[in-house]
This record gives sequence, structure tokens and C-alpha cells, in this order.
Amino acid sequence: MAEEKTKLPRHHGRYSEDMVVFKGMLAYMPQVRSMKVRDDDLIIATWIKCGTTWAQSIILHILNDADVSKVSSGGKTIDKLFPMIEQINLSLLFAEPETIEVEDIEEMPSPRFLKTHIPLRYLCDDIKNRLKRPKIIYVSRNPKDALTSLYHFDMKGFYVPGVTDDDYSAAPLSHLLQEFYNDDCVFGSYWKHNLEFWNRRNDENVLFIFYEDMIKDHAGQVKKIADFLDKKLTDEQIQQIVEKTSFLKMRSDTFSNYSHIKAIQSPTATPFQRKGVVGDWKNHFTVAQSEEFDKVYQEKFAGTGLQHIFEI
Ligand code: PPS
Repeated sequence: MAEEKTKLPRHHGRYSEDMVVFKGMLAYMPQVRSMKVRDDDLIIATWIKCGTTWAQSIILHILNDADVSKVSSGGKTIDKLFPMIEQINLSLLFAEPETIEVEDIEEMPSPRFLKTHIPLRYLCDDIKNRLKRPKIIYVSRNPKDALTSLYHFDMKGFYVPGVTDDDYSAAPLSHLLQEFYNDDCVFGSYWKHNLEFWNRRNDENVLFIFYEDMIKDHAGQVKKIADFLDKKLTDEQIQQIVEKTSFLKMRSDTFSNYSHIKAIQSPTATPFQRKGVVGDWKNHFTVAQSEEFDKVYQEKFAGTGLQHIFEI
């Protein structure tokens, strides 16, 4: 019994030897993989908890002259305007009434804004084989902070029927770390996920950015994304976007705080916008865990040129 209680409460399903998704997504992976992509799509791709929602909000503000109320009327939240390709039928797991189906995505008018955590090798051929050239923005985050964020999301951000607070509080970070080292975290290997897109960073339709740069120079990254999207902004608009996509603003705004989704925001849950900093891992990793992690990091990214900032 004690053994049971220290296990991570899991709601995952294995898709392949090297990829795990949330259970509700499993049956729909064939549709995700055969989805028709358009050249004028805009796709944001990330490993989980790497700053997706922040970048999505920045993009929507950029494309709407710093004013998302132009497109969010009628209570349209960020996930409706910018749905996750694989976020289909979460009702299988969470009894969530408002889920988006692949068909809905296929019927969306252009230009579509789509989010995905699926690794490049399991996305559709149109993207994988460069048959279509949608704009792709990849946000990468240092894995210690991404894991710390995932730990809280997994343990406190998810409402899973039948799993009690006791189940959550009992499982330590070391369990998630073990999963991470085994490439068994949801959406599979962090290393492969990052490297697959890193190797495309020089494609003209790909922008590879870092969460840590967004923290260090929010305005500079807004400008970089706007340039990539061929959108001219005034300095005043950039400043407005920085204010409207600040951590605290996004946390209090129902447009971006996911307060409408029961599955990821139960009354006792950690808010989706939890901490929003670089280096929170230091409050969670022991020295030994950190040293072991650094060794793996060096091995995995050796010779690739991919390097993250772990503290500011
Ligand atoms: S998800 O569920 O994978 O789509 O999550 P994702 O949006 O990729 O990442 C969630 C983390 O991003 C942080 N976040 C922000 N940081 C700074 N500024 C702003 N505006 C912002 N919005 C979201 C969010 O707090 C999560 O990180 P942690 O470390 O848990 O705070």
C-alpha cells in the first residue's frame, strides 16, 4: 500500500516504444499523423511545459495589433483560437465537454493557428517531409525548469477522477526524473524532441526560440517573433504586448489562464501560470539530482550546439 502511494498517479498511454501521450489522445494519433497541413498554417511546437501558452498569446497579440479582443469576443479562449492538434477527445479521460476534434481543425478557415507537443517524427508527412511549409515556431526551455513545471502540472495541475490529493503529494520528483531518463515522460524524449527541431532551425519557415530569452528580453523576443511573422509593430505596440502577455496579466486573464478547463484547473490545483521564472528547479532538485542531470544533459546535447540557460 505504501509502495502504491509513492507512485506517480498516471493518466498516460504508450503510443510507441519511444513515445507516450495522454490516454485520451491515443486513439486519435492516426488522424494527427495524416492531418493535412496548409502552407499558411502557423504551428507552435514545444515539448510540454516549455512556454507554449506564453508564445501563443504573444503571437495572437502580434497578429492583432496588440489587441486580442478583436478575435476573442464571445468568450473565445486561447485554446479555441489556437487549438492543440492532438487535444482531441479529452472526454475519454476527463469528461470534458468542450473538446476539439481533428475534423474541427481540418475545417478551420485559414490562416490556422495550431499548437502541438507531438515530436516531429510523429507529426504528419506534410511537415515531416517538408511537403508543406507552414510557419513553425519552436520554443525550447531548459529541461530542469520544464521538468519542475511538469512535476507541478502532473501532480497538482491535473484533475483526474479517482486520484486523491494524498496520491499526488506522496510521489517525489525523483519518480518523474526516472521517467524522464527513461524517455517515458508524456510526449517522449525531451532530447529527441528538441534536437529534431533544432536540426531544422535554419529552415526559412522555422523559428527556434528559448523560454529563457523570453524571460530575459521579453520585448526583444516579441520583436523577433513579429519579424518572423512579417508583422510590423510600433515600439508602443511592442510595449503593449509585453504588458498584456506578462506573467501576472496572463495568470489573471480568463483568455489565457485555462480556468475554464476542469481537467487542468481543479479548485485546489496549482494555477496554469504557476511561477514563470528561470531557475525554480533549484527549489526542487537536490545537489545530487542536479549533478546527475547535468551529466546526462552534456552527453545528450554534446556537439549539437544546443545549449540552455539554467539560471539568470
Ligand atoms: S503546456 O501545458 O505544455 O502547454 O504548458 P506551457 O504553456 O508550454 O508551459 C507552462 C509554463 O509556462 C509558464 N508561463 C509563463 N512564464 C512567464 N511569463 C508568462 N507570461 C507565462 N505564461 C506561462 C507557466 O507558468 C509554466 O511554467 P512554470 O515554471 O510552471 O511556472
